[in-house]
Amino acid sequence: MAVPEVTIAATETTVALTPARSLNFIHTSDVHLESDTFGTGDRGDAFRDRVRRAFSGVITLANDRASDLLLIVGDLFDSSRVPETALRFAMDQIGRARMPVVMIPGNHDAHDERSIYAGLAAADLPANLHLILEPDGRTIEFPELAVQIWGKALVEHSPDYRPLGGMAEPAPGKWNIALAHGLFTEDRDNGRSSPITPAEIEASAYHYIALGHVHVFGDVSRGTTTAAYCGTPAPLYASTEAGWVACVSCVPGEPIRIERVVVDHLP
Ligand SMILES: [Mn+2]
Repeated sequence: MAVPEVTIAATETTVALTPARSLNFIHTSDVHLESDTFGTGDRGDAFRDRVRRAFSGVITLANDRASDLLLIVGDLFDSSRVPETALRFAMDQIGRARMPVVMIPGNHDAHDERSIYAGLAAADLPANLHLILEPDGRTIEFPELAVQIWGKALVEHSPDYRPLGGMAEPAPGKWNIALAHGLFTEDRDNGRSSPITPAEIEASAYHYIALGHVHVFGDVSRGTTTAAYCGTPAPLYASTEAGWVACVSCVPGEPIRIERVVVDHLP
């Protein structure tokens, strides 16, 4: 029996607010490349190599999954004192990703007077890297993906700095995604640096807020906004065995799904 064709009259609002296509992206943060906490000598080098392999593993995972986007939410580097070879390594890895990569600085690689990123010429950056260095924030559009992404550069990790302050309005018909590096806290006045509050998350009305700074996975969704810490992909920071990324799947009309995926860091 033929199924009768039914036309559902959607309201104008529904049509305007729902993106027309699905979106898959990987959310990572806090790789902390080139940490000196592992010490000097062979042992320190071996640990730093594991972290490098984990970052390389993130790129491979994004390519294997044919992700639409890769988000790097701060602290890619452990400090602003990064040797040229390490900077080259990171940029080469990002360049290996077959999708746009959107990145913000965090408190360890802050965009201050010692900023690693200030010294980079456009020619030094892979063509697929969208590095947000504006302290007041910037919106990036990917029309082919029906995505609008907002983020801002951390300059000073202090109680006055608001990672979600001055967010752009969510755009109708787009997946609205934000990147923010800071500490989720119920109380904005407790003196902690770079606070991100539940009220800010809820008021954003964004689809997804990709958080960085906390090294373990944590879901802090509020209202209609999904918000999560992905945790570090590097073994050693969060656990001795492994690190993870968040693989996020956005399908029109469905709740946003977050899958926590182990990152390969083995040689
Ligand atoms: Mn941090």
